[in-house]
Amino acid sequence: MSRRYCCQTSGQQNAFNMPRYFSLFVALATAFALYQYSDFVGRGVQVWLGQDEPSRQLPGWSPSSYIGLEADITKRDAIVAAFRHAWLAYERDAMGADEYHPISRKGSNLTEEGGIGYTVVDALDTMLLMGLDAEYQRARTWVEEKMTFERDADFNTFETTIRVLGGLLSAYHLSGGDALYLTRARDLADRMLPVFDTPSGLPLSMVNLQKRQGVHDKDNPGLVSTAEVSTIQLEFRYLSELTDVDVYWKKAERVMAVIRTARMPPGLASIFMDVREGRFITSAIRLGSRGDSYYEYLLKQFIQTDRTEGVYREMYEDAVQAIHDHLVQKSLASGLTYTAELIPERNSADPHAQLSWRLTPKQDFLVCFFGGNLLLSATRSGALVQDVSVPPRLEELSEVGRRDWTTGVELIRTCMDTHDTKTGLAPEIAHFRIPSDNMQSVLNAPGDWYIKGARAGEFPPYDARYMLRPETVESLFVAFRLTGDKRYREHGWAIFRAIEAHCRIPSGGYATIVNVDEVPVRHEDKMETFFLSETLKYLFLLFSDGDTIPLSKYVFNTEAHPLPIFTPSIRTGFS
Ligand code: DMJ
Repeated sequence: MSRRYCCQTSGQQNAFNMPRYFSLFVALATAFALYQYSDFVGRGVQVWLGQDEPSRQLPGWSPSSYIGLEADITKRDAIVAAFRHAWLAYERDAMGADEYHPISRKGSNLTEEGGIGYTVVDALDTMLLMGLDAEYQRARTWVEEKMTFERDADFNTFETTIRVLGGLLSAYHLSGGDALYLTRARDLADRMLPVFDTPSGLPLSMVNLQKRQGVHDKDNPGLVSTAEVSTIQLEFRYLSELTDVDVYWKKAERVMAVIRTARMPPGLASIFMDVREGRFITSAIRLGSRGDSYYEYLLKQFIQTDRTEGVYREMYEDAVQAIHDHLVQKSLASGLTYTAELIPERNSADPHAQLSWRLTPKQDFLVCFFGGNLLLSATRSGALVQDVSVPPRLEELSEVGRRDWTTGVELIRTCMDTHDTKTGLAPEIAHFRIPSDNMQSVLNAPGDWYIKGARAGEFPPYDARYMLRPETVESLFVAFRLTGDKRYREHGWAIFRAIEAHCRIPSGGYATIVNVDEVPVRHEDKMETFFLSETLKYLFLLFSDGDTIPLSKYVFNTEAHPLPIFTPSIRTGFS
């Protein structure tokens, strides 16, 4: 009986428990599926609710790596500590000097007549963002008491605009309108205005700040770099917006009108222009040095005025189409996307011989800004809606926007691949293999690309160095803000760790390394100012939350100085 009772009871228990275990299993499985396939399920619900065709994500997106835009405080603080390590050494050894040499623990100026505070001004807004109040106050005091533009010497127009004018304007905005910075900015811009007094309106490369005179570049008299003349507009336009004085805007805008007329038919721009005649000179076409920020500022002028000036969208889209048609290439081994250069050549010594263009598979580190730039343009000029999602959905972008997104993701991947070196840092210039390369003479050729001229036992070529440049982390920052994809933070952290391991000088500061493929490294005694203004700022913002300098409200000048987006009160005369 007990057995029967036992068994009946047992049978009753099983019959009773089976649905309970089953329900538990179903509940757990549903929870797991919702977690694992939340995006897919969400889309399913949308369809079920009668909303249109299910949205699809863009290439490069992986739901499992989405983490949103919350700050990573530990990593962000590590970057602030790195900034302090760099700044405090400069302040100790070289306060006020234009440049810093951390190994000899000395400063130097760009001219013998004295400096204009390149490093101090370039670093101001980073300190404001990082909340380094004590350091910031000391830097502000230097600007107030020691800074002067009364220097009888020639300064580079473009560098002075992007670092000093841009730095002052950004500090003005982020400090909540400290008049000191606007006064200094206006003083500087007024001294620079004579550079535009050329027959074409293109600015001369140099300016004597005391004499208020434009000066030709001694190395290239009569010529100006395309990137240099077209990378002053965000700063001069914002100054007009702040002061209600038109002249800065008009001078900067005139340059763009000259370029628009002079553009080569396919939308590409060579790297030199004739400053008298305002026309392009037969010279290299590339996204690297002397070309890079021309493309950057076409897009950013469109963004700066809240997408109201269609002329910049049109110029930018023409240029990016031409880049896709002529410069974008795939590497041989792994199909990495990179941008090559077009070099003009004549077949003989005869100046009347036919001109041809040679495609050179060389990509500067500088080009690595372009991946992020394309992601940004895909979600601005290439967007079909005003505010795209994070990450963007396929249907929110135009066909051009989708193309640019794809190329942008691929270019960032390539730039990360160039960090696959012994130090984890990328070289100044990477050459991509093409079938005709004689690879036996090249050392350290890891598959798709190599450092040209690197030979065992010899001093490394210029191409092999890493000089604390920001372009890859700039693109990673933009990519993270637009996707919330943790992989971009992981890449940024790996780069930061490599900088800490190989560029940090124990007594203070960070230095250039001369060969990214050599450990232990050899240093060069220089810490570029853009390390403080760009590299560490973009890293800091990469690990900050999405509300810190949101891309919907700010546009970064090419030296990473954030300027607010505005609807222009001054009427543009350019359309
Ligand atoms: C910076 O001075 C600017 O980003 C400029 O546009 C080009 N490159 C350097 C940093 O690499």
